[in-house]
Amino acid sequence: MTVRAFIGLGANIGDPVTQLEEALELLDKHADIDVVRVSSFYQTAPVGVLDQPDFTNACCEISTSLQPLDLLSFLQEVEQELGRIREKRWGPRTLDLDILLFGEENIKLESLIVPHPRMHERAFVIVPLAEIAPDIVVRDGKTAAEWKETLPDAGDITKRSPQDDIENE
Ligand code: GSY
Repeated sequence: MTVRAFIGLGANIGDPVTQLEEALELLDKHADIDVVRVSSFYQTAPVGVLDQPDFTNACCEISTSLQPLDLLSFLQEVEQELGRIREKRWGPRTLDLDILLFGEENIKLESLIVPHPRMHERAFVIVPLAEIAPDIVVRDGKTAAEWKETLPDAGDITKRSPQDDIENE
């Protein structure tokens, strides 16, 4: 049996676009994961610690036969493999992979809470999610598209183009 799940991806040091692309490749190579859909990559202002570089964020839909904790372990392996550097809890990182939704499951473990508890407040999560799955229910019966309407900063999030990196060199 497979489950439809959504993963949030983010990075703001190193080469964020390449790190996200490589993470998507590693996910899709796993025998028990199919990457079904990937959002655009977005340039987003940091939330939490403000004094750090902008992030590149995206979201993907997967179909997986893994159990949630096995998926979490695999995401942590991918973060390690692609050289995660995270000096502070809310600080810069080379790659962050979060399970946002796992079917309709509500999971409350010390190591994993799904749906991701703050996703509905974060434009950097909801905007890419609403792009690929506007009708998915996130929380309180409201869809990703409906949560997007509640976020005042949703309009500040811009799609990145590969050209951005060349122009910023
Ligand atoms: O929760 C993921 C890490 N993170 C991010 C992020 O991915 N994007 C933006 N824009 N701000 C963030 N603050 C943290 S912590």
